[in-house]
Amino acid sequence: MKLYYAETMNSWKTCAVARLVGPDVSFRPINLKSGEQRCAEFLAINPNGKVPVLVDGDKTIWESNAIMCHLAIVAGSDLWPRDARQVEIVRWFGWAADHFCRFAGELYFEHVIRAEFDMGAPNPASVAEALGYVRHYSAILDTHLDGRSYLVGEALSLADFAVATILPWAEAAQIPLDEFPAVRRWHERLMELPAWRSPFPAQIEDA
Ligand SMILES: N[C@@H](CCC(=O)N[C@@H](CS)C(=O)NCC(=O)O)C(=O)O
Repeated sequence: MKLYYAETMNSWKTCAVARLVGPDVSFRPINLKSGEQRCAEFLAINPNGKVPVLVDGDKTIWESNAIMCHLAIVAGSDLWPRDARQVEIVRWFGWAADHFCRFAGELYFEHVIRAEFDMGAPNPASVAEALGYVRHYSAILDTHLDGRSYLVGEALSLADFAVATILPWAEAAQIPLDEFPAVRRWHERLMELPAWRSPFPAQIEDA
C-alpha cells in the first residue's frame, strides 16, 4: 500500500493509523507548497487534488476517514470494531467534518496555513466567527468526554482520531483547549501514543 500525505491535519490521522496498526504501507509525501497535488499524475489518483490518498493494489481510496477504515480493516484492528459501535464512530466522523474540525480547521487555516503559505495576516472576522463555533462544539465534546476516556465505549477507536486530528495544532491554531479540561485530558492521553504524537515519517521518497 502507498499512502500519499502532507504534514497537515487530514493526513495526521491516516499516517498515525498506518503506523499504529502496522499494515505494510509506504509513505509518499506530496509537496502542497509547490502544487504537486494539482499535477496530472496526482489528479489521476485523486481528482479533488487533496491529500491523503491510499493506493492498495487496484483500490484507490481518498477521504481520510475512509482511509483509516481501510487500514484498520486490512489489519483486523479493533479501532474499527465489527459491531454496532461502527454507527457511533460514523456519527463522530460526520460531527468532526461538519462541526468541530470544520471550525477548528478554520482557526488552523487562519493562524497556521496562512503563515506557512505566505497568504497574509489572519482575517479577524473569520477568526472571531470560527472561535465562537469552536467554543460551542468544544463544550459539547467536553461534556461527552467528562468521565470517559474515549469517545465510543471503553476503547480507543477511529472516532477519537477523526475528532482529535486538529488538536496537535491547538496551540498554534489558538484553539482554547484550557477552557475544556476533559478535551484537554483526552488530547493529552492520545499524545502519549508514539504513533499519534509522531505520525509522519522522515521526508524520504519511497516512491
Ligand atoms: N475531506 C478530505 C479533506 C482533504 C484536505 O482538505 N486535504 C488538504 C490538506 S489537510 C489538502 O490536500 N489541501 C490541498 C489543496 O486543497 O490544494 C479528507 O478528509 O481527506
